[in-house]
Amino acid sequence: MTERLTSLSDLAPTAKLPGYNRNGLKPGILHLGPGAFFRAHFAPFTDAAIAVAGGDWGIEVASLRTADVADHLNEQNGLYTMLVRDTSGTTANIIGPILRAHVAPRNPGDLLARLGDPAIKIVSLTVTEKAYGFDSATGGLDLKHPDIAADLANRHAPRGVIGYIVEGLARRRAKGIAPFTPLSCDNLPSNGAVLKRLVLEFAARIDPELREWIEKNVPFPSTMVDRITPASTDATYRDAERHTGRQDLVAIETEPFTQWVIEDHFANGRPEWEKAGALMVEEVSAYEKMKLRMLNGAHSLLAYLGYIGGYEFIRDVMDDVGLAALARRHMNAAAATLDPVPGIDLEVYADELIARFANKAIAHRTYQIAMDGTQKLPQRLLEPAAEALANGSKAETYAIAVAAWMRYALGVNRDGERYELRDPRAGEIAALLADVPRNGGAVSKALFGLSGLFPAALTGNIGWTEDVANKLEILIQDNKLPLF
Ligand code: CS2
Repeated sequence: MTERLTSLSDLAPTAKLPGYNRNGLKPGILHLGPGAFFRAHFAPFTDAAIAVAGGDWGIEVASLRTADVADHLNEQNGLYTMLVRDTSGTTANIIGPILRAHVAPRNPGDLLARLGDPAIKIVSLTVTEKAYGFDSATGGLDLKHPDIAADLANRHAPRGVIGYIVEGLARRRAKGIAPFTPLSCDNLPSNGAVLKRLVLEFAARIDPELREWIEKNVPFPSTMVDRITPASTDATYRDAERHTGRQDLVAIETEPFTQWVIEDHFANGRPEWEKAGALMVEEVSAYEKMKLRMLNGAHSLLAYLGYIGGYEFIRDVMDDVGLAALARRHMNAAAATLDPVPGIDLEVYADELIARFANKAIAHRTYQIAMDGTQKLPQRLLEPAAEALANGSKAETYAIAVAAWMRYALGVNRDGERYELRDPRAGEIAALLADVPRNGGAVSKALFGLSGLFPAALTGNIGWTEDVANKLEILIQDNKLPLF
């Protein structure tokens, strides 16, 4: 059996090694959520920044849920392989800055101790939209979110992100230690501002003075993150082994493109990420909106239509000329809702997105992107749709996307096979649809009633809701995907 990746010695010459000496690298960052996206984005940016500019910016990671990735990272001394794929081939990079991995549920005290260590200057997050615990109707704290409810009841032994961050900051304040900077890297608009609001609302409920201290002393920079990263498969692990000569159970694969725009407000220092290509700016919202609406909005549209049309991967959907053209039409519609974005030509940006989606070397499952629709739709599709309608557009591609999500939400494909929705509100959706006849009018009416999801500007627009109902009816009746 092939030896496991545990050190940088004697790897195959095709493996590209970190450009610095890992021995003696000290931790400066604690990262929550060491999933594939973090391993393809934050970690390699930090790896490259350390290679160019040095600094004690090693990363400790903590998983708040499952143990596998954390355990495998520890077994591999934090090392893993990042495969970068395009049609010209694959390169294998060994990524070096991870020093240790924690499994929070196994030992919450250990993670709290790390959050209280003055060496930790940044606590970054890639935990996905649903982990934050915000109420999409108010934008504030969702007191019914299981982690929020549990952590408010038991603040010294948290289990969710907000609980950990607040308790970590409370410990630092009590010990007179400078705060860390919480850094959200999830696909939410104004992710730093969202995180700040949740942290402050949570803190206000347990200790108003702590809330004030956080407000005064802790910056919450927003970021725009981008790199298409499919879930790893056996092919990923096999290829990693082929390129490095070592077995790697946490290898990931990703595309060549990578982008990170970060608001440059840090309490306590930061790596020189700009030396690795990140853009440090005063204000990130224009970039975030562009990416969420043009990339992620089109991605969701293609994922739902593609999945119900029987396409396994986004690249296959892009082979369908009609769907590729629809994606481009949607990107244009999304661009029309945006203010100018500094330094970016939106036409060129859209062309690049089309090429990235079509990358034949990336097998990105439509089912993966379809996950968590109720958490993704608002910022990707519903807010821009409402703005488009207000600007006099028919918002037709948005109606197609929403109809496709509704068709997907029925949970059964055209061959009558059931699939799991994988959405935190799947139970509610199933209950709402239980006795509803399977036609466009009835199903859309039921789903428009999902509390807090659709803004009144959409549900109150009769022309648009009828458009959704008609398109949904076509998707329910037709045995092949219609050309919208
Ligand atoms: C995708 C994103 O799964 C999804 O919802 O739209 O993960 C997308 O691949 C990334 O945001 C690209 O940066």
